[in-house]
Amino acid sequence: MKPIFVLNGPNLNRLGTREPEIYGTTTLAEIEGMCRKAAGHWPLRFHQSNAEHEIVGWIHEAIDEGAGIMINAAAYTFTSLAILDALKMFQGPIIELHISNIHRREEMYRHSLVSKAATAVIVGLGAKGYPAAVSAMLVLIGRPT
Ligand code: CA2
Repeated sequence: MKPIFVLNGPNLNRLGTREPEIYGTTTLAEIEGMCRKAAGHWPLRFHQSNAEHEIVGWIHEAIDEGAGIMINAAAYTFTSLAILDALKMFQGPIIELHISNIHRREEMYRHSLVSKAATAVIVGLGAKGYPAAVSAMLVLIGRPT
């Protein structure tokens, strides 16, 4: 079984500590637990980094070894051609996700570069969007039921 990669961008390691009205009170460690529960026995590689090159490195790892990529690139969503170029090399399904509904927010949060490579996009479900995305990913990769 090839792993699903769950990649998180800058500042998401601070989730649950501020702006709860936008991002909720769930921490990233709790989100990882929710993802692992939703995945059951399917292997997950769950990562967070504040550094663009590290996220690009994990996408390269997924290109070689991964079944699917879930990515909340946070602020890099709107700026990173390096992440977009790496995602375009991945052959399997990509789910872009955001805790908040980026389309309801200020103009600068509405134009995602990641969407240009994504198979599907999940936004605005809060932390629950992560296990929902894992379930959707298992369908996309055709996990036997
Ligand atoms: O809603 C999301 O998941 C975002 O990707 C979060 C990003 C933001 O730039 C995107 O527009 C939408 C920001 C993450 C900031 O991380 C925080 C960590 C702790 C508390 C508040 C925010």
